[in-house]
Amino acid sequence: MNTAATRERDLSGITPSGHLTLGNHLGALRRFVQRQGRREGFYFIADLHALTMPHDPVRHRLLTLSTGALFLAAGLGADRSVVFVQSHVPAHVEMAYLLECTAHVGELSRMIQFKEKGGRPGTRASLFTYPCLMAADILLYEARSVPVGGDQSQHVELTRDLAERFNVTYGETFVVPELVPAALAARVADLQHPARKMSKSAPDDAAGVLRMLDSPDVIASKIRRAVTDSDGEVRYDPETKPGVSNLLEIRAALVGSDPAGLAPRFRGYGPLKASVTDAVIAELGPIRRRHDELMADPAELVRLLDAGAERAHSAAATVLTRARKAMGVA
Ligand code: AQP
Repeated sequence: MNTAATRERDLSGITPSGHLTLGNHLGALRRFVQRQGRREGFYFIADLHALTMPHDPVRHRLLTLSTGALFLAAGLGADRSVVFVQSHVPAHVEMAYLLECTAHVGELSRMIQFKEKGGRPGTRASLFTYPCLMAADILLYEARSVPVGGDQSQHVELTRDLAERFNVTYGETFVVPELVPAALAARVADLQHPARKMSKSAPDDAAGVLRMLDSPDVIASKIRRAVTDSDGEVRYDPETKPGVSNLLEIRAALVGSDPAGLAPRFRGYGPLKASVTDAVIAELGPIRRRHDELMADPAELVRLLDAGAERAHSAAATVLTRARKAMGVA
């Protein structure tokens, strides 16, 4: 097995299914940036995964570019890590097809997304097959361990099954990734519905979703209207005070402290909300400005994403060639 197989790589994608949220920043982007330098990192905009559901091509293209600009603006890329758009590296689709020829209909029909959203005559066939694309995303870069939250573990289990089946059938080809539970990351809740995750695919005007590109005024207004409760005491208690606890968690994640310890500093919800607002604006403001500069210079943005795709292509080509040869594809 070549040396890449023993390399520790970080690999992660975000689907451009909406404008990125503060949740995407704290739970994903910012963590990617913090891990840079410690291991080789490949971070991609999973534009093909967003095509499994009905979509608008113009909005899709804009979201893909804007998400790419946000990755770069947050500090990924340059000589620190590889940022690219999934569809710019055709090896992903080609490998996905080889894996479709390895997967069984039975195992794909047990995937949760398909069971929840599929099964109707108008369901896109890609909603059934996309777990093979996800397996391709992972196997192409020979990541040995894939840190995932609970909702993604089924995909990694399938990836392991496909890699093992392929290796047994056609000879040792893939590194079989290990599933490691992701370190607990901040899980940001919706400001209006604190029992729910803050989600990028919520309607664009959802009042409880803080977008990374919201202006300071919009951020302040959304936080001012955030749902709390009527007892007026700032206390960290996610069970009985989910709205207030979510605000404390956001504030704590941004300043690197613990939410329960922060609570006594605030004598009421107004000061807490004002402090969260300041912290969110301070964190997102510079990223938004850099994003806007990149979007105003599309040639430079495309150049940076093309350079990332070139590097990703070089890394992925070795494994793809090995898989093609093993399967007898000349
Ligand atoms: N609210 C959140 N708090 C913390 N982390 C979050 N992530 C998403 N929402 C929160 C992290 O962001 C990355 C996005 O991965 P994805 O594109 O596969 O989408 P997802 O996990 O399904 O997240 P979304 O934003 O809710 O998208 P939609 O609305 O399209 O389903 C992951 O690393 C995730 O943990």
